[in-house]
Amino acid sequence: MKAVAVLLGSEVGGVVHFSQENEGAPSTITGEVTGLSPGKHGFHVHALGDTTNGCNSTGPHFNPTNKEHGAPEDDTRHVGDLGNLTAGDSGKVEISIKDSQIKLCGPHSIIGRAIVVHADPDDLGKGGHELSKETGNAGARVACGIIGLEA
Ligand SMILES: [Cu+2]
Ligand SMILES: [Zn+2]
Repeated sequence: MKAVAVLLGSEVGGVVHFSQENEGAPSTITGEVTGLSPGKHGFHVHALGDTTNGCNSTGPHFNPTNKEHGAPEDDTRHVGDLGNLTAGDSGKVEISIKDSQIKLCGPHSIIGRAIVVHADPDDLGKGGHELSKETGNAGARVACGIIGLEA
């Protein structure tokens, strides 16, 4: 299965592709984001594919297993937790992620939800801020896109 999201923000844009060979396989996430400030930016699947109020209406991190926020390699994480994108001086990121919790089918499917890029680094639940265990304290949502089926 394949899916795609076109990221839109006022300065940030890009395309993110998702693919999964079969229901048990890890998903591969590729793509490109441009217009970021240099450094780390939180990168998550949020629960809702609703952009009626911009990226703010995409809801919280996709969390069907009701866990605390974490790093992609942690057992304790939201399904939507993809860590950080790290932009170079050009503000561009080439995405290349393999993830075992992101699914394109079944009850935890991310189809119809949103992918969001944040202004600030995701502290992966370890920053000691009151928002660390909820959002990684990643700040404003600078771009988002609805995840839809791709041919
Ligand atoms: Cu987010
Ligand atoms: Zn999270």
